[in-house]
Amino acid sequence: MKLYRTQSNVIIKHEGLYYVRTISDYDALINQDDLYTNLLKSISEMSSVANGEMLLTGHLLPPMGTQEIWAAGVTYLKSREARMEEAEASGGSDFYMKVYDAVRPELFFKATTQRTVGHGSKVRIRKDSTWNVPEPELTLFINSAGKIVGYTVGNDMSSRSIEGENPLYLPQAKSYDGCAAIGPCLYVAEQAIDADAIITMEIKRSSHSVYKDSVSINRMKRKHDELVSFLFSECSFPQGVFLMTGTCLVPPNDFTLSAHDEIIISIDSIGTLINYVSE
Ligand code: DO4
Ligand code: MG
Repeated sequence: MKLYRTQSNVIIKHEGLYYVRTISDYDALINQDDLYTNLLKSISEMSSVANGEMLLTGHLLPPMGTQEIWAAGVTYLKSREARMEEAEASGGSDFYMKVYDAVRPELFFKATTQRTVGHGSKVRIRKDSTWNVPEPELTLFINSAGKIVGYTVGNDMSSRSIEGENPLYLPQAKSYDGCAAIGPCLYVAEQAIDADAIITMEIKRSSHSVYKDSVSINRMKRKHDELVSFLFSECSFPQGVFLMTGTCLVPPNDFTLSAHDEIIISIDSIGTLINYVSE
């Protein structure tokens, strides 16, 4: 089942049918222990709408309310290698090697709702950064009780020049206006997402593909529950929280994003998130 957010409604897609709900409190809607069962019950009392897919054309809001977005880092070998390379000159490489093997994962605060965009909208690169990449990441939605109840596609926009200059600059490399995109929907299922789900990212420039690669989420070193348990160990999230789980797709080192690039990220079962780089 998939929940899409528009300005005034939540559109629920289930088994090819679309249901429209006017929502006054989206936080409360998604922050439920039995989210899947309750949504199923609510749509069983509703009539589906004809041509529901027409409601999903154009921009969509990120499938979040007031929740924070957090992110995990260096959860895949590829991310560790890329970061060790970019931090070599600053002497920061060892930190990435150590955190990959450590018991405690790297977790950082990524974005508020205000800094996050949804499907079809523009993400930003920092004006003081010379090397910028999108990071395609499976993103968990965890309710206030610490249970994973949904999934979405995330883009952890990152400045490699700022992080590479000094790992202590990570918050500036990662958090700024337009630094995060999630969407197109919140995928809610009875079961956890398939452990072999594939993430694909393509970047197009003037309609031509300049990067495309795929990977399975089964390459991640850490378990989802392990990340959640560290995140919740000393933080409470009264409305739940989104957690990006790290990237395994890193464009070659001579690649940097440009204004107007189109970033297309797909994850099996969830869907495709498309964003454009703003001027
Ligand atoms: O260590 C810095 C950030 C790592 C990250 O964002 C990732 O691995 O996805
Ligand atoms: Mg990342």
